[in-house]
Amino acid sequence: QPAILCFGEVLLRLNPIGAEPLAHSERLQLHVGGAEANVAGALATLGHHAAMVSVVPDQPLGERAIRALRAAGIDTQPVRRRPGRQGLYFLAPGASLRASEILYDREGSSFACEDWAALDWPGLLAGFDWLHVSGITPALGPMLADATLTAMRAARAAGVRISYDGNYRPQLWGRWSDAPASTLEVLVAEADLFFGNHRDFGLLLGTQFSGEGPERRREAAEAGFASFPNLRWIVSTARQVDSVDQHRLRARIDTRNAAFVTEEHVIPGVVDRIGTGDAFAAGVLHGLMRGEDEQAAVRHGLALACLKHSAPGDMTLFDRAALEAFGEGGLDVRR
Ligand code: KDG
Repeated sequence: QPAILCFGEVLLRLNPIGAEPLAHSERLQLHVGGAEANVAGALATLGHHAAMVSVVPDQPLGERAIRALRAAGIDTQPVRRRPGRQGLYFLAPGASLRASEILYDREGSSFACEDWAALDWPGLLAGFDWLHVSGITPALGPMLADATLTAMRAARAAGVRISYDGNYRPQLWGRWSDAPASTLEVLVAEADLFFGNHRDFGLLLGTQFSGEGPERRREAAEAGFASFPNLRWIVSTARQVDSVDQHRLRARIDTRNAAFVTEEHVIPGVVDRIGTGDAFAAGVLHGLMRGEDEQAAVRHGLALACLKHSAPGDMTLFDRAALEAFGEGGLDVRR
């Protein structure tokens, strides 16, 4: 049974209940997220051994974060507790014609202040088949960019497959670097599996891919394979937003000599779209970890991403039965 190690910061999210603007809200709801933790939680819920390398503060907010990881079935043995503060983010959910907005409050968190250079990555990676990282961790500063690269190189040296999700976050990069591409290129060069959208491709390849049209995506994928010789898979979703609560989603997977595009799913009544990309990544990894072919893997990714829209919070906690039942039998109450 393949096992996966995920590296990243666990964040607490606070959001107004309903459509209240953040500036006027009197009550905030708490969820636990963090892109890599979301992937670990989704995979653990699907029955995989998923562990998290992270640091949380040694105080009640860190305890809250770790409890959520455990509740999702994540192996928290490599999570360390240190003095300091918990990384937070505030989400103002979109409503009607108002777009949703994220405000980070994570500078100086115990995760960001950790001495990552002292970590024994080869020891941590022993027994794991996959490492999952994302472009959020290197966006937190030069030390964390180094830590991500060290983790990826250790994985490559140990024959551990590497999954990398672009997760471009301009707000975070803006604090320390005006040239993220040079940092990101070195990281993507280590990856086997790359999740990216048109912004990630544009950033890495210096080209403007519209995000629409499968032909342009194949061009982007071929350019990606040419620039990054370790890449075996490039995977992406394409989203159409009809209205704040109706979206459409399609996905594709490219290998060096083939491509597969899924059918489009209409997602009515969107409850919460945060974490969709992580759900998608987890579904694809679920398929690949089970030894399924690319078509099956990307279909699991799309199904899990669609399911994510139906539930509040960052983590996607749907088990194999829910994944298998997706799209079958309409939307009548099951009795
Ligand atoms: O993909 C969802 C993440 O964006 C969310 O859980 C918060 O990790 C997060 C981030 O840094 O944006």
